Amino acid sequence: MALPVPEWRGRASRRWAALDPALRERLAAASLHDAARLSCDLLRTEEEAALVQLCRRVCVSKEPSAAGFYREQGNREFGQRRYQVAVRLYSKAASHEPPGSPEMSICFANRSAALFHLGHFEVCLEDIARAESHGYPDRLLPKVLLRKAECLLCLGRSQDAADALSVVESKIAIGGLMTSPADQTLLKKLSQLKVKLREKERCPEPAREACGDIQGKPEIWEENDSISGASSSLSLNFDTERGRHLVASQDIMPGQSLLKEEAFVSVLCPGEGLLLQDSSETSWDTGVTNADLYCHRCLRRLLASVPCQGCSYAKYCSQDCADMAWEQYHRTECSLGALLLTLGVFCHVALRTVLLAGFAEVSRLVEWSHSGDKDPHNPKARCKCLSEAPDAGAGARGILGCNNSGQYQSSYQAVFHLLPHTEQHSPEDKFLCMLSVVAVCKQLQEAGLEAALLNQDSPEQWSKPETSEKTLDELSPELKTVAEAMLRHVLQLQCNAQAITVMQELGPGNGAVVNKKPVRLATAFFPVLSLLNHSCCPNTSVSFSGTAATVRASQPIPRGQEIFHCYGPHQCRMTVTERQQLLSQYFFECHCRACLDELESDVKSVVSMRNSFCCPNCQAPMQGEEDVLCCSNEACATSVSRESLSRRFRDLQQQIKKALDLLRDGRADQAIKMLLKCQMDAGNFLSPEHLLMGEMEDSLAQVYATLGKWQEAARHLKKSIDIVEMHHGPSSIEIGHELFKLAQILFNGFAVSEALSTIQRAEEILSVHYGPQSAQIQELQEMKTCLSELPSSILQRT
Ligand SMILES: *[C@@H]1O[C@H](CO)[C@@H](O)[C@H](O)[C@H]1NC(C)=O
Ligand SMILES: *[C@@H]1O[C@H](CO)[C@@H](O)[C@H](O)[C@H]1NC(C)=O
Ligand SMILES: *[C@@H]1O[C@H](CO)[C@@H](O)[C@H](O)[C@H]1NC(C)=O
Ligand SMILES: *[C@@H]1O[C@H](CO)[C@@H](O)[C@H](O)[C@H]1NC(C)=O
Ligand SMILES: CC(=O)N[C@H]1CO[C@H](CO)[C@@H](O)[C@@H]1O
Ligand SMILES: [Zn+2]
Ligand SMILES: [Zn+2]
Ligand SMILES: [Zn+2]
Ligand SMILES: [Zn+2]
Repeated sequence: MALPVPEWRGRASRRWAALDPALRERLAAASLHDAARLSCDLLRTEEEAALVQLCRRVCVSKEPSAAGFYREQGNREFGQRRYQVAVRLYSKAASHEPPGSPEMSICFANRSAALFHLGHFEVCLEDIARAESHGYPDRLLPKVLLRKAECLLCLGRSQDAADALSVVESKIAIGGLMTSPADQTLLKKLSQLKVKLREKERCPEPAREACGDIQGKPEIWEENDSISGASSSLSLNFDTERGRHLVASQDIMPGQSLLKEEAFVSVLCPGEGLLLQDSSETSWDTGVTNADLYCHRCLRRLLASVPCQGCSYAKYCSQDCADMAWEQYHRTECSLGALLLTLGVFCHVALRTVLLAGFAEVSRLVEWSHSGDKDPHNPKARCKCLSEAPDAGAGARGILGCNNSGQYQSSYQAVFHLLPHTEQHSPEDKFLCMLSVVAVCKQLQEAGLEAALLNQDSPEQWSKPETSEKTLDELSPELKTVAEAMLRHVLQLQCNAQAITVMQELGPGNGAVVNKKPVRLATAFFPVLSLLNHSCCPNTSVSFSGTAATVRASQPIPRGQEIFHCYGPHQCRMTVTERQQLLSQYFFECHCRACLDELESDVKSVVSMRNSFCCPNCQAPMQGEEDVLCCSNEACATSVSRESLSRRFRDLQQQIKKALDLLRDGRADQAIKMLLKCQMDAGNFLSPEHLLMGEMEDSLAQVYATLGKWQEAARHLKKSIDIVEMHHGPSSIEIGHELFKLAQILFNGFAVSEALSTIQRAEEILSVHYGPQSAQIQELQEMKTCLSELPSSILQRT
């Protein structure tokens, strides 16, 4: 996903192998400036044609026939009362309607019906307004206006509802005789609503207050004067061994916010669901990707999306977001959609970074970077050679990426100064990046988008007098500058890409218990967050809301200690060997405490012990690094091929998935049977502490919760919690989420005192990770308030 599709990688790799060795050497040693220029000639028509073919597999254009198909599917799901699915399908339909098409208004009107059934009255009203503004046919209007009136009634806006009803009446009066069965239904509905309205007007309901009056503790937050987005308890240091890093300038408490940063740039990852179609089949994919679920710009969860006017891929939470994205970058990106999806998210982030910065700023910094190449003693280039400079102690002013008054902030300048590690990438990987970047720039030129790109900042400066003289193939000097900057950014992303992740709700939950799993939503640059070095046992925890990141201390951090965060490989989840391998992409060897300890002690890591196979005969752990595993119990001497155990493991995972599918289809009893059988089977070859053992307990808990058997559900969930705790630690975010689920189950089962203590524990853990004012904490506090207000008659039952 981050990288281009495999076919393009293969092509670049073959092209690389076929290059003249002398040229390969030159490319390997080239500066970014030379690399960008050399590779312009290396992208031949052949490769371009191959890319065009690959792009055909991604459908991002508007296809009117797809619109009809999705709307029909939507109507079908609506008929089955699967309103959530229907909303998504109507949204897909709308994204394929060309702007101005009369069917667009039908999509919005249809979607408003599904939203009404889901109880999203405000959003329903928005969709009705959209339908009206897109020329909804007059003869169909009364039905939609009745829905509007009903929404308004539900929202307690009686006067507006009355107005809407009188509009309906006047429309009907103009329409004349209403005799068809559909008309009769309409009239009946109208009179029902009028009765309802009169009742409401006679005795208005008191405004319902939410369960309890929730007020989280206000957070202490004081921003550092010199580092935007960083807390005043941090300071930015530099030394040659560690590079730039952040240090606690006073003692820090767990839960305290350390950084709050808005991404400089972020690009939504399409996710696993994006199907690449190999043939020219016309069956449309009804699967859901991240692009259907999250706003293309602000990453907010989508309910009723607003489609891009140009493509079917970008969908927005609001017209405002759509307009802003268009203005800032999407007018340039829109027609390149298929290419950007083919070349991967890193390429896309690189392009968007340049678009957001504006050409003037990009060109200024690119030129500045050249001044250093030529004369390392040039004072302007002093920062660039800082790692060799002895005066690193001169304070923040000399630190890379800071402005002249020594301030570090999230800016293009800061992004530009993140390390690209140009020399450390393999020449072949670099070549792939070069070809991809050049392909994007050529496409920009061919699509006539250059002017839009260059004019973004200062039109008079960059409108070139003559563009026709250059040959069609050659990039303009400005686009070569853009290519160079993009190449730098793609290389930087290797080490500095920050994944934006969220906890996504799984499946169409039944409302009682919310099951969530973490998903990667987007890839972003956070220049301030990038100042943190990695540790496999970090003292901080990062959470995201939209495109904003918050880093909190998860442990007390004494004054003077460096602040670390985990780039991904956490000591609880991987062995030191696995971690070091994963971290090699960042070009550094981790020397964190966990890595040093594990490397020294030389014993088999607890992680691999926990997730190991056990002997099918005696249940002792199986050992061995080779293809054949042996029982660690010498008396037993059983040996089994690793492959056969792996196969059993995969089968087991399949079975569990099937069980959850059964649950989704409402066949809970069969799901339980299947899961119990899986457990039996797993007990024969997995260690009792294996994460999959926990997953099965968790799934069982889910099934019992669906059946309302809260005690059973709680019993299984507690077993899952024990295993999760072993793997992730007692104050980990994973435990926080498990306890949250347990709290919901105990709450539903009226197990009051246990629910309260579980809420307490969940609150302690989650407020450290998400902050005391987060939605998670508010929900927990609402549960607490509701429990304390329960009538004693219910309490006595438990
Ligand atoms: C969608 O709109 C069409 C045309 O107005 C209508 O026939 C159909 O009943 C609508 N479906 C829903 C679910 O509102
Ligand atoms: C902010 O950062 C600077 C420079 O890194 C540091 O000297 C200072 O102590 C920090 N605190 C405040 C309150 O600005
Ligand atoms: C911090 O990162 C730098 C460069 O990324 C690396 O060389 C250094 O070893 C890291 N420091 C620690 C303490 O891990
Ligand atoms: C550095 O950045 C800060 C924060 O945006 C700004 O107030 C200050 O004027 C800048 N200084 C210079 C010399 O650009
Ligand atoms: C509790 C904990 O994990 N503390 C660690 C915080 O980070 C420093 C530096 O990595 C470690 O030395 C602490 O053990
Ligand atoms: Zn948005
Ligand atoms: Zn678009
Ligand atoms: Zn480590
Ligand atoms: Zn054995």
